[in-house]
Amino acid sequence: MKAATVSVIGRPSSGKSTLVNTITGMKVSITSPTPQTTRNKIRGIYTDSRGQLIFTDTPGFHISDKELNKRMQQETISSLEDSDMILYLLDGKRRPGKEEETIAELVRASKVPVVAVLNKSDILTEEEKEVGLSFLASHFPSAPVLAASGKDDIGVDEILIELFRIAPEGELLYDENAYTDQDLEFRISEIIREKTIENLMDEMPHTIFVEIEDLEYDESEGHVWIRAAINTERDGQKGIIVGKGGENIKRIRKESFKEIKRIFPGAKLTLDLRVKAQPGWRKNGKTLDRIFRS
Ligand SMILES: Nc1nc2c(ncn2[C@@H]2O[C@H](COP(=O)(O)OP(=O)(O)OP(=O)(O)O)[C@@H](O)[C@H]2O)c(=O)[nH]1
Ligand SMILES: [Mg+2]
Repeated sequence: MKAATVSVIGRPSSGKSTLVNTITGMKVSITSPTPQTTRNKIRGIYTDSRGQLIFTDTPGFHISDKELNKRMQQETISSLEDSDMILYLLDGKRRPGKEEETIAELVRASKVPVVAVLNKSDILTEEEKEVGLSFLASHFPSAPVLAASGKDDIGVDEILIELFRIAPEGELLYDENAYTDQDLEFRISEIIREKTIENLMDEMPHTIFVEIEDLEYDESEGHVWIRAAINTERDGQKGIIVGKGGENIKRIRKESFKEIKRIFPGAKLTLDLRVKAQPGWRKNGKTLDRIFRS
């Protein structure tokens, strides 16, 4: 039996979270067309007769000196160092440049075994495939190099074959039915963040964070109460999230409600969503400590 931890590493928007969701068959990690969607390390667990692979979805590595970005980089680097293997994703739609070189170098320097994947194969031209595959082959000469589409589930079985081949022997670390180890509050706050980004993407995807202020689950009555706050960086941004006559916040609430309900099948759900301002939160060490508490 094989058991291993796998860090999923790549630039923002290369499709890491989408791939982890495809592999686990569950919505473990939120996704969006906006780069830098994932902020924290998120575990997705895959088990079959070969054993167990524990994937860590990481924030896309983006070079920046901003405090929030530095925290996100730290999440990625700590995951790299802790894992048995690395699944390196290259976004075939973007020409590898300085940022890609930096990540490839980080991965190589870690000395952790790599499976290198050219992602988004469903939409790549022959030339893009060639550029991407040769980048991976030259930077990771001893690693398996594959092309895949996490979105369309193409080449994903081959990725699993290679990962299980390299994985060390071991016993299952999680129950065979587990697919994530995130706590409820985190999952719910991520769903609300995803719906906010989806609805207000162009305006300010990185300026919000979501906090669960109260969560009560009465299992005997089958009722869940959630009070959550979407926090903006400036007071003036609250209006954008609320929208004319509350239309944006109503839509965000409705879409979040639908998805949160799937976590509590059959239960009655009360979701109270508020919008608040936490001026300058992206530079506030205490707030960042709460967001990156692991
Ligand atoms: N065509 C195509 N699009 C993809 C594929 N995988 C992901 N995408 C799209 O790429 C965008 C980013 O996907 P994510 O999974 O959020 O990317 P990520 O690497 O987790 O991004 P960050 O969390 O920001 O680092 C989304 O719009 C996805 O639908 C793929 O295999 N093919
Ligand atoms: Mg992501």
